[in-house]
Amino acid sequence: NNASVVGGKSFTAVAINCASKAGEWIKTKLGNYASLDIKYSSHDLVTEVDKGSERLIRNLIMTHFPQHSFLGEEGVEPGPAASTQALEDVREAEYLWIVDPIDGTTNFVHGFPFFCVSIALAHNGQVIVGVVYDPMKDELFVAERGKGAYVHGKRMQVSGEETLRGSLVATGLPADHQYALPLNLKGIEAVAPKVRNLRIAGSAAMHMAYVAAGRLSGFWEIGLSSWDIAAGSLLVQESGGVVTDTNGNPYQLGVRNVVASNGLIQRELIASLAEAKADK
Ligand code: 2AM
Ligand code: CA
Ligand code: CA
Ligand code: CA
Repeated sequence: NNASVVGGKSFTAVAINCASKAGEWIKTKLGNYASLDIKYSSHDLVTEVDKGSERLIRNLIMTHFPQHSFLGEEGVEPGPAASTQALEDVREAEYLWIVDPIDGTTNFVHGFPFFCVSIALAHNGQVIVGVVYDPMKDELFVAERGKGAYVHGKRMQVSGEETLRGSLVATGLPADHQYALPLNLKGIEAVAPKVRNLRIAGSAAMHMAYVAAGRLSGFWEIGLSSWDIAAGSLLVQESGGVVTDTNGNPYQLGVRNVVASNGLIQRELIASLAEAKADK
């Protein structure tokens, strides 16, 4: 595909290069960084490492593709209104890179080894490349639209589990304690008794990569931003899974309340959230 290659560098190759360079650098900073800022509350953290990772990725992307648009978490004011507006401002772009320089910052800060770099490229609003890199396990998840998704070069396939009863499912505890947290606590109350077990590991992008890899059968979370989900959505879709919002509408860049699964448990998961009125 000619459109995906500029100056001999494919979009995917640049995304992989960015994610692994940033990831390796982040790893050297674990337990070894200077400043920690509180963004909104003690539940919402940012470090110099988040900012440095985003700068590194942005510079590399802009060197290769100066005409492309860029949306990164650390370039946007905190809060849901600002992240919605930031996406609105660029979503008409032909090529848009959507970057979370560290997904799972709280884990990074505490030395809990479950965080990643998440990089997506959207073409006219549709994600065409998704890369998630976990530097701690050196796991690289890569998806290209229409070409499948891979971890360590091995094709991924979602789980074949057909019931919630037999499913390992993940969710998140939102930092927004006003609106999203109470809503998702209702969801957890509804879903937890129905599944084999629930995981809340603190990185939406990693949870989605794990759905793609068949390690989780499903994942949902309330109140996310485009950079949390964009790369993971393509990983899941290209592994045979399904990504929607909590009402069952197909994934698009603006989705904040996301449900991703192997497809087989999607309806049951959405219905459980709706029953608990944890879907909007
Ligand atoms: P982050 O680490 O990049 O901030 C965990 O439940 C998920 O929620 C992570 O993907 C995390 O991304 C995201 N998250 C953390 N703080 C958030 C906030 N204040 N608003 C929205 N999402 C947040
Ligand atoms: Ca953050
Ligand atoms: Ca994030
Ligand atoms: Ca982040």
